[in-house]
Amino acid sequence: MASFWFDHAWLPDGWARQVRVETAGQTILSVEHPVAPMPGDARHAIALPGLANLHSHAFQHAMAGLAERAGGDGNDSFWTWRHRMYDLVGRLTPDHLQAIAAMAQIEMLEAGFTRVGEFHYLHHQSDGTPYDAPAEMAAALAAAASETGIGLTLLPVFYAHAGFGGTPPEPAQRRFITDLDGYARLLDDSRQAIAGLDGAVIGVAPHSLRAVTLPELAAVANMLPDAPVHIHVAEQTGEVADCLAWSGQRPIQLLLGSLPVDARWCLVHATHAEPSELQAMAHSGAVVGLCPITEANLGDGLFPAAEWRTLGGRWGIGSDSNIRIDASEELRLLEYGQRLRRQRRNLLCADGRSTGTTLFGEALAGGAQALGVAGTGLAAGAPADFITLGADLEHVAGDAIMDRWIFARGAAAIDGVWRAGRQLVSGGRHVARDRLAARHAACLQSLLAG
Ligand code: NGQ
Ligand code: ZN
Repeated sequence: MASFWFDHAWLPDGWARQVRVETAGQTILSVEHPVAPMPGDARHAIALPGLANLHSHAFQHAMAGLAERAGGDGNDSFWTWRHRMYDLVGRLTPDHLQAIAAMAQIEMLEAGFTRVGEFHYLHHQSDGTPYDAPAEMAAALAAAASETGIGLTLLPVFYAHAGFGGTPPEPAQRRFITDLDGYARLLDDSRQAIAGLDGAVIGVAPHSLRAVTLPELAAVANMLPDAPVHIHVAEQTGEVADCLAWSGQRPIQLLLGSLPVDARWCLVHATHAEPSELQAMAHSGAVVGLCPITEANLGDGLFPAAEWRTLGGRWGIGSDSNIRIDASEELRLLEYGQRLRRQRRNLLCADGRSTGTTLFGEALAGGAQALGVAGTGLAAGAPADFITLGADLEHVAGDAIMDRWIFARGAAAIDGVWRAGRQLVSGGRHVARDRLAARHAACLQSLLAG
């Protein structure tokens, strides 16, 4: 048992003062307010629930900042970035992956994310041969999560083709490729790999409509009938054009027309969505997985988030390429994209709430849904996943705390982070940072040398 007392806390029904929280093991036992602190309570100014990072490719953290130079013809794009990313793919060992993922997860925890959805497709050895244990690389991700304490929703990816219509994969994609039987084995083995991790969840992830055929998509979605299903969709205009040329339909339209997409699904990016597609997606109950920093970095485009919210659409945030890991920055950039596009202010803002509080509350709910977590927020029965804020935020109250954190102070205001009842970040630093940062430095040294 542990007990906490917060001067301000954000509860499922809004802000409260003088909040006492008791935890038992990994779970919140009780939340009371307003009450006086009791002897032995750990006291903090401000508490918020931890957020889910619903979309990450941990390994890409190792190439952060290494693709910010235009190639010879100056016509850089997502697709030229992908060549650079594939160069890294060819060189990673399971030990590299563990070291990189642990560092990325430390940054996630320090930035307010208490769970990550790892969209994991780097399955095989460099020459494409499966490891003796098919989920060797997934086991490296699980080992990192065990070292850092982050909650893991593992999303093993099914990847089979280079483009629409089942075209054969490229050589650079050989580490990703399985057939459906191989994927079923990988999924089984991945389940074993996370079996010892507290609160771990497994889902399925057909990579994209480019990389899977429609029959394969249906088969993969049915392999774990109640688990999350994640897919990349409509991120790039080139992908929309290819889909139209092949099928006569746009990607979101094709997906929603082909399968019973429902609240299990997370549609990652969904950047290029027409009004009718937005309506159909909102109706499905699926979560849209927005990754504003990566989408800006890769030149994807701007998702019509303001329109999406007015349709009641659900959404969450992901750090995707992990070029920067910062929950408050993802939320800020999401709102700023809409301001720049619409030339107005406070666009992602619910009636009676501030923009920061709206962003946080919706990303919290959408992230939990997408990562298969029931019960979230500071409430009895929910996982004991929360963060405390410092800096000068205690001088304001209510929604202004959230707005000042998201729009002004950012990750530097995060003081403590608890996941499943364990304190993992103290004074803004992960408790194992020094050790795992040293291993990470050695890994980058060998990986990036030359
Ligand atoms: C990924 N990333 O799976 O890492 C992709 C690139 C692809 C983003 N889409 C690979 N942001 O889409 O083929
Ligand atoms: Zn992705």
